[in-house]
Amino acid sequence: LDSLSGSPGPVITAPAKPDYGAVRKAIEDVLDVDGYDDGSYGPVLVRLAWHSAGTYDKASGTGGSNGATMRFAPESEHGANAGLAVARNLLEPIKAKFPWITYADLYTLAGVTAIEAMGGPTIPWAPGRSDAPDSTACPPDGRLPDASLGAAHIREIFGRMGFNDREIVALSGAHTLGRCHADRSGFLGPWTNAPTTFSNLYFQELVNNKWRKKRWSGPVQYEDKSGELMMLPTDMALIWDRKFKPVVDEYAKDEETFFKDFAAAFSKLLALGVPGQAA
Ligand code: CCH
Repeated sequence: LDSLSGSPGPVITAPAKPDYGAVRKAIEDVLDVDGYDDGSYGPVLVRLAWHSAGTYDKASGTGGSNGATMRFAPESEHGANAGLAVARNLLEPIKAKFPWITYADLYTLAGVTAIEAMGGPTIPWAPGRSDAPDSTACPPDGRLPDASLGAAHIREIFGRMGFNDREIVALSGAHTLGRCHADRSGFLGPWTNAPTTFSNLYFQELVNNKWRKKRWSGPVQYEDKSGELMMLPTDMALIWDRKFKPVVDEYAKDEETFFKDFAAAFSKLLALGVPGQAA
């Protein structure tokens, strides 16, 4: 490993049979912490996995989870990644305990482990990512979606990775988890009342709740009558677009199908550009 960076650091020998189950267990052990957000680091770990992979460009084969380039500036400082140091730092002691796992495998495995621990589907995941030695392979800024835009933008961003409409809606269901933080993205609040449980509640809220523009000095976002739940403009695009909407309806009614489609799409996302894991 160290021969890659040319530095004479300690030689890390991978165990004959790396115990990914032990790494998963260590991740599970740091998830729940009273006082952090809604009591779990699960959602921010899912966002880390997604942002590490969502930079993939199918045409050039650049970006993606392989390399774990988000450890380096400028990618670590891209606006879309604001707040993700929280997730990367949380994983440092686990990386220290299991030095044979690459950051790239760890960031993606943490997302998978968090989803499963929060009640979500089993996500097929395989190791095999390596760590880039420096920032040379960082993708350019602007590869991740801009929440203030609409359906055409989402299709362009996810189409670049190789996803179709159905996969886009399935992946968006991850917003059933976690919340927006004013000091990270500028947006504020959770999408559901159960932000640490993986479910189809996000789709139920989109379809069954009433959404209106929030009146405030922040960026355009939508709120329900209680003012406690929120949707981003890109979330609203899923019910305003005539091709996305039927899929939202389907997932709102049928959690099993959502789980199945999400597991396949998230697994594909984390495999993009990984040697030997061509989607
Ligand atoms: Fe997302 N997301 N996301 N998102 N996201 C944010 C938070 C989370 C967009 C924008 C935002 C996906 C798709 C999109 C999570 C998972 C996924 C935030 C708030 C914004 C803004 C960040 C903050 O302030 O902390 C946009 C735009 C799109 C697509 O158009 C996909 C795909 C996934 C995963 C499969 C998760 C989880 C969070 C919550 C993070 C937390 O800290 O609670």
